[in-house]
Amino acid sequence: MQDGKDTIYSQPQQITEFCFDHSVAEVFPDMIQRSVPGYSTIIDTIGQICARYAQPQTNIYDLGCSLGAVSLAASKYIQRENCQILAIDNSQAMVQRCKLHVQSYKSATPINVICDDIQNIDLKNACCVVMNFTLQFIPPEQRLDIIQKIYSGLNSGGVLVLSEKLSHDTELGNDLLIDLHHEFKRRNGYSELEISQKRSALEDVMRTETFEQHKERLKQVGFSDVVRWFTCFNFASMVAIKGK
Ligand code: GEK
Repeated sequence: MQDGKDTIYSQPQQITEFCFDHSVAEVFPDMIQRSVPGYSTIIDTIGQICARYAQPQTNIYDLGCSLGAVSLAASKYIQRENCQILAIDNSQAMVQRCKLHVQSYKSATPINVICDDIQNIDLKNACCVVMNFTLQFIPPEQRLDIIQKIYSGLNSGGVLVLSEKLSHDTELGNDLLIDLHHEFKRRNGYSELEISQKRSALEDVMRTETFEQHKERLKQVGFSDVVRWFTCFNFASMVAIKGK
């Protein structure tokens, strides 16, 4: 690692399952910026979405907050009184660094950083819940329960912002999106070795689904509308609205 640059997979190595440990937390801003197309736009827009749906005296949840980028964007834009942002992640390494990031900004909406598994969180009085590239790390068979819990914890008129890496429902289309994404990573300085070793490390940890699968699950638990507001290659972000 040099100056926060992600070089984790730059040397040939025995590949083990990807995890959010200290070495990842240390280079995370560089890693996510060079790996997720449109990351800065997504973060800034989620901040604006949170501001739009924020209600006085309610909670905003940032589930799988990593270093707190979503929480910081939300706190920058929210204008409502007495809102609170709860930033939650189960990686001790991420939470330690997230607390330092958050402390160095002053904002009217306080950010409370908590180290816990999303599955243990009791969501309540929420106007916005954000899962920005987090659900993809939860085993698919556990996703319905989490989405159900989020729906129950949201006030009417509240939203879940869900960003995910997707798979496409045809092999040809899927291959095209994967190739375009790999080219994006190459252009951001990742080598073939880094791309392929990272892909192997993520294989069993990050299980992607199609947009239709996400939409169906969101509708199944009761969300009245699912709006896909961002797409680039196999990355997308959607807003699921709980009807009034
Ligand atoms: C961002 N949202 O910068 N409970 C809590 N946290 C979890 C769990 C879980 N069960 N599983 C994974 N995580 C961030 C980016 S990164 C996405 C999110 C990526 C956490 C994990 O520790 C990591 O910090 C985060 O979810 C996923 O907007 O690296 O592609």
